[in-house]
Order: sequence, then structure tokens, then C-alpha cells
Amino acid sequence: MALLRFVFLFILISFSASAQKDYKLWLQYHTVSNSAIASEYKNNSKGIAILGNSETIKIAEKELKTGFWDMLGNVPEIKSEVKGESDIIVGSRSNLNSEIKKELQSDFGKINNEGFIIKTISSKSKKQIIITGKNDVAVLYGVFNFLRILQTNKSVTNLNIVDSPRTNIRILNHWDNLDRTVERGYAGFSLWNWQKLPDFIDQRYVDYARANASVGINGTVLTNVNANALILTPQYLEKVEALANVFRPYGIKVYLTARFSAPIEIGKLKTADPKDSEVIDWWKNKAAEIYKRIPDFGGFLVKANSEGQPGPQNYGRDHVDGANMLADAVAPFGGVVMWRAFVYSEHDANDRAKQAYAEFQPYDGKFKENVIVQVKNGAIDFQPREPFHPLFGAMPKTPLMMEFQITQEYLGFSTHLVFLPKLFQEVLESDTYQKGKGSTVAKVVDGTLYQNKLTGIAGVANIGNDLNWTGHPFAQANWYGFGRLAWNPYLDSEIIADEWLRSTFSNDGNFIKPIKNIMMKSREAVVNYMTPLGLHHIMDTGHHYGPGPWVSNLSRPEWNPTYYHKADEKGIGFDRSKSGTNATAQYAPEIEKLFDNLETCPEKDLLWFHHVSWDYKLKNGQTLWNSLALKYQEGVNQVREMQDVWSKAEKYVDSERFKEVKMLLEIQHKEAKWWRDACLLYFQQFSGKELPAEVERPTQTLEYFKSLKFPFAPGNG
Ligand code: GCW
Repeated sequence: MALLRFVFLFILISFSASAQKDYKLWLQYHTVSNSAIASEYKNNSKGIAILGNSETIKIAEKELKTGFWDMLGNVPEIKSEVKGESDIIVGSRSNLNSEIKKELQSDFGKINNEGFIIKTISSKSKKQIIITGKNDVAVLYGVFNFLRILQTNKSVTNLNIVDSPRTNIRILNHWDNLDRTVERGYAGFSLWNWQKLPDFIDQRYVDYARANASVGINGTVLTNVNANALILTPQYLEKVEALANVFRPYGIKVYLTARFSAPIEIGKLKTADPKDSEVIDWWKNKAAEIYKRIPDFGGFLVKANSEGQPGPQNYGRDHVDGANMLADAVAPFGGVVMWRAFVYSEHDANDRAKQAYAEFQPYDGKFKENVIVQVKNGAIDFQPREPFHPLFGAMPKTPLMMEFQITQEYLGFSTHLVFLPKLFQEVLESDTYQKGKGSTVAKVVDGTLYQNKLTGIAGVANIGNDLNWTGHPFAQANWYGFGRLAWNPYLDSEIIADEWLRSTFSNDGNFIKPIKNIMMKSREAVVNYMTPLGLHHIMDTGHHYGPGPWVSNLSRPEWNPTYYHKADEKGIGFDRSKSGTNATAQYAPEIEKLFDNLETCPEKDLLWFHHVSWDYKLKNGQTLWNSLALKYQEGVNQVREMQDVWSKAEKYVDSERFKEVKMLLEIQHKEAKWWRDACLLYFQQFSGKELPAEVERPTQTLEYFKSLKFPFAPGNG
């Protein structure tokens, strides 16, 4: 009996220990194996001076204690002033002594308000590490960065890091509904327990804020862009206030989505016309009411006149009228309006890819100073691959912020291992040529191309109340990587993968090298087995789970996959060149020329811009049909390689996460084959050609694939 109890207890403890690992994200703080680092701090600690007593500084102190305890097995003495010798001094500029301030003067000149300095300075006989910034949140960023150096086994001798975020607004967009369902959410229900708020503060709110602060995310939009006006009622604002209070010491501001028709729905007005004086006053009062509760409220995010959401056009006004009216309401309090450019209309027969540009570009220079236009990375909708959105670089007088999707709506939900920073990097590095060579999307986004003051990057969150936050253990890397890129849009995704693997799993090179390699290839794999060579939006209806290239019965033409691939006997692809919809003309002349010509168009985007004959020869000498089929097969092969590599990782990973990833890769493999077989069988009806020998034969019929239905697929709003 006693033995049984012991065994039971053991199982319980080991279960919760590994469940906790999943929960701890990239903040595992494994024991440091680098002996040089370990000995520096282990035996010889002169303590840490932590200056200041704000809540933020207390968080920094706690983080250092946890980090040192977990990684080095000791907690150095914490002092509240610089007396005698300390190994590390942590505090904002105003708390440093004049000697150190002088030493760091030029570095302080290089950082902005959120930037930090981590520097080893030698004075007299001692060496000290100073972690500082212009305010306490910046210090907290510095602390997290210092801990990351330890976590990733890097040297801590002679540190000299002077770093600032390149964008102002680094924000998660939660598509969370008030009933806790999450639109396009695949990791459980919403974290926000509106029913129990404001009185019950779930520890997860704190842990969420901590994780975000550790990568420099400084904002969160709590609610879905398909908005519910109730969030703006006092009953809910009280709950929002409670969350804002939790997030504030972590440097995170709260934002809300504003339903444009709120003045009618909760304000009892007859109209929501942005030029109506009662409406204007209603929003002004609403803003004042919010700021009274939440003095550092960030502002509003708005989806207007898009996919059925109300907006200024319902009253014969335009996006500028709507955005500016809201901007005036929050301006006295320092708030901003993030106005989305994700628009296309069922009444517009024009190529959907052209509509956002056509509508928004002429508004350049017309928005108020505190409006920033939020543009998705591509012109359609978060596909596995899209050419960069033509609005980037095309509105020099308007701040534009990037909208990436971290949740994997069109990328295998939270079941597929897809390392998204690779996708994000591809977009950020794209050259728009709008101000000559080198006018990259990153430069538009960080404001350096046109000297915009207001800048930002948004990511549609992949977070839910699953134990491990994101469903797939590797989807944590996408949250992490989004934060790192929002901080520095020029960061290499390989560095991000490296950091994440080290802080999440292990510093062992035998693990890092192969696993990093599969992460780096994973994005191309999903493109290959879903939408190779520029195909897009051929997912099944509504939930977007699995292939549906045959779908052609939806009421709006541009919701149908057949609208996007246009396969026929002659070939496949959407002609957006001059001979087609001329969408290429929305790009700068250099890019227009490149995309417009079948010969120069990058093959990865070929079918995005051209309707190409099945017999057209690609650079590899193969016909388009063969190349397409081979790409689908390559995608499946790449997933097999991922499985293979992962199967050898067992000894580096706790058994729970090892098994989770293994099972998920099995599903991914199954679904990659499903994609390949369904798409090739369908397209084969038009090409009328045999599959090349290297491509495995489908084991099911097209009719079978068409018959699959998923009425309860998650995330379908
Ligand atoms: O990606 C599409 C999604 C919708 C989403 C919309 C948008 C929130 O299918 O679920 O709505 O875009 O970005 O507004």
C-alpha cells in the first residue's frame, strides 16, 4: 500500500513537473552548464544592487532571483543601494550614482525611452554589470535580456549591449470574444475570464504579462476585431481596468476594439454617423470614461466596413472620417487609433487583392497624427505565402503598421509545426522600391523610410487557455519570435530559433543544430504541401481547415477557392499582370516589371500573378504540372524529415513534450499527404496529365476528399 502511494505520488509529481515545463514557455531557466558563467556567479557573488521600489522594479528583482536560483542554484544577496561591491547594479538612470551616470552618458544618448543598457564597467579594482534604462520598464527589459544571455549560454564577461525597440507599438491582437471563444483560436478558450473579472485575478494574467514583457511586447488588444460593443459598457470596463492594472507594471498597455455602431447599440443614439455631433460627443465621453479608469489606456483598434462590420460608409462617410473622429476622442489622453486596411467588398467585382490599396492609398496624408493604418502582410489574407502588401511604401505621409497572424488560420492550426518568424522575415525584408532600392517593408514599419513618428507591429495572438498556451509546443516559438521581431524587425529568424530552442529546451548543440534546421525549413514545407508556386486561398470553406480547391458554391465570388486558382484545361493561376487584373501596377515600377513578366516573376509567386500553361517550363526544366506535383511531394517529404529528426531528440527533451510533438508531427504528416492528394487529384482533372514517378499515388479518390466535412472545426467565428 505504502509503495503504491509512493508510486502514485511520484507519477503525480513528475506529471506536474513536465506539465509545468510546457507552461513555462521560454522562461525555463535551466541549470547553466557553461562552467565559466556558473563559477563567476556561483562562488564569488558580491550581490546585486537593485535600485528603486516601483512594482516594476520588484518584478525585475523577483525575475533575477528566480533566474539565479534556477540557473545557478543560488540567490545572490540583494541590496537596495550601491554600497561596497556588487556584481550587478540594476536600476533606472535617475537611481544611478553620478559616477556611473557619467560613464554611461553617451550610451544613454543612444537609447530611446524603452531602450536598455547592459554594460560591464570597471572602476577601481572591481568589475560590475550595470543594467539600466531611462525608466523602470526599460530596466525590466534589460533584466530579461541579461537573463537570456545566461539562458542561452553566452558569455557575461565584458558586456556592452545598448539596445532599443525600433517600433513604438508592439502589440498582440486577441480575436477573443466575450463568451471566451476565440476566432481563429486553436489553443483553447480565451484567457480572459470575463465572468470572474474584476474580482478574480487569474495567475495566468500575470504570467501572460511576464512572458510578453520578456520579449518586449508592450500592448494588447483584448477583444476581437469583429467587435462587440458591450466591452465599452461600465460593466465590462471595470473588468478591463482590472486587467490593465495587472499588465501595467510589465509595461503593457491595454487597447480595445471599438465597434463603430456602439453609439447606437449601447448609447441609444439613432445613428453612428461620424459627422453627427451627438455621435462625436458620445465617443469623446466614452474615451474620457475609459481614461478615468485606465489613465494609460492605449486606444482603439477598428475593423470597419469589412466583412459585415459596421463603419463610416454606412453613413456615406469614408474611412478617414471614421478614423479621425475616433482619433479626436482619444487624442487629449495620448491615445491612438489603429484603423485596419483589411477591406474588400462583395459589391466590388475588382480583384480582391487590389481593393485595400485602391481604397486606402488615396487617403495618404489625410489621417490625424494619432491614427496608424494597420495593414496585413499580404493583400489577401495570411496565406502560407503572399507577396508583400502593395500599400507598404505607397503611403509616405501615413504611418502604417504591420499586421501578422501568429495564430495559424491558414497554416495548419496549432497542429502543424510551422516556424513563422521565417515568413515574417521574408515580408519585412521585401524591397518595395518605393523610395528607390533598399526601401524595405521593415523600413516602412519602423518609420525610417519616411520618418514616421508613430510605428507599430501587431500579431494576431495564438494564445488560449491550453496548459501550454499555444496548443503546439513549437507554436510558442511564434509568439516569442513575433515579440522579438516587433522589437527589432531586422532580426534574423535563425537567431530567434536558436534563442528560443536554447531557452525552451536545451543548450546542447546536438539538439539545437538539427532541430533548428527543421524549424527553418518548416515554413517552406507548409507552402509546398498546401499552396506551392504562388497558389493561395484554396482551403476549405469557413474553418479553412484542409484543402478545398473545388469549392465554388459560396455566395461571394472571392470566397471561393476556384476564384483564386482559376484552373482550367489551359493552365492554372490568377492573372494579375497587365493582361489580367493589373494588380502588379500597384507596386513600384521596378517591382511591377518584375512581377508582371512571366519570365522574371519569382517562381515562388508565379501563380499569384500569372495564369500559366500546364506545359510551361520552369527553371528546373520541368513542366508546370510536374513541378507542382513535385512540390506537393516535397512538402510531404519535408514533414517526414521533421519526424525523423524529432525522433532522435528524445534524450534532450522531457518525455511529455517529446511525445506531444511526435504525435503532432504524425498528424501533420497525415494532413500533408491529404493536401497533396486532394489538390493533385483535383488539378489533374484540368491538366489531364500523369503524376511524375517521384510522386506517391493517392490512396483515396477525389470524391472521398470532397466528402469530408468538419462542422466543429475550431476557431470558426
Ligand atoms: O483572416 C480572416 C478571418 C476572419 C477575420 C478576418 C479579419 C476577424 O477568416 O476570421 O476576422 O480575416 O482579419 O478581419
